[in-house]
Amino acid sequence: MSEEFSLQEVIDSFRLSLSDSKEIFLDQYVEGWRGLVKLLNSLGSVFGFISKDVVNKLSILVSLRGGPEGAHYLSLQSMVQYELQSGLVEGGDHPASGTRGVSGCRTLLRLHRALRWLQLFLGGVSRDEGTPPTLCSLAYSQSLSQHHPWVIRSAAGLAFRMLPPRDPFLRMLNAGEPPQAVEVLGGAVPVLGELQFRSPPAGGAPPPSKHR
Ligand code: 1PW
Repeated sequence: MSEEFSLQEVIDSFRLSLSDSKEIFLDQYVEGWRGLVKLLNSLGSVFGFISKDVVNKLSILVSLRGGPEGAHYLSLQSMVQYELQSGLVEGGDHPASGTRGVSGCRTLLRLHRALRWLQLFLGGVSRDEGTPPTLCSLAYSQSLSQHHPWVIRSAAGLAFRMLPPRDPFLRMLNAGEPPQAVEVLGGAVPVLGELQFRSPPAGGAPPPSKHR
């Protein structure tokens, strides 16, 4: 993978994370997110606090996957099953993982919510429904903002205002000239949607809780 952001690479990683048996493989999911971190980093220091939070969450997942119980973290579904059975979902101590008190479920839930925001935002951009700053704020208010305290919402609002106009933003996606980039975006939005609808195995996901 190159150091430069590539929308196509992100889509490819997320697509590879979707297994035929309707699971989400965590290695490829993390790889997709690593690509998005490159986009966040290219958006300037005002997006630094967002990038930092994502990087932290990815390193939690990587450390769980590389830890002694790593086999359970092959997919979102196997992770949910394992953490539910082991009483780790609500932040139990994780054996030798270095992620004491922070579960994979809790971490992934936050990343997944952020993907919903990204899906709404990129959908709006691909349909040319407004400028990136406006669309990003709108998407945020329709999704992730409900889970964030005032201080984060304010900082996010400031950052979104710094997003470039449509054409420069489309060029940042590194997917060709704006018309081509729009086409690639059109392919990205359904993949982000598909990730949302992959549900955990019977036994259920942890109940949605606002600030845990
Ligand atoms: C323009 C491209 C955007 C793509 C990636 C979007 C990533 C969105 C992440 C938002 C993070 C905002 C700042 C951090 C907030 C955390 O407090 C919050 N994290 C998330 C992902 O919602 C909650 O995490 P916490 O504090 O409960 O561990």
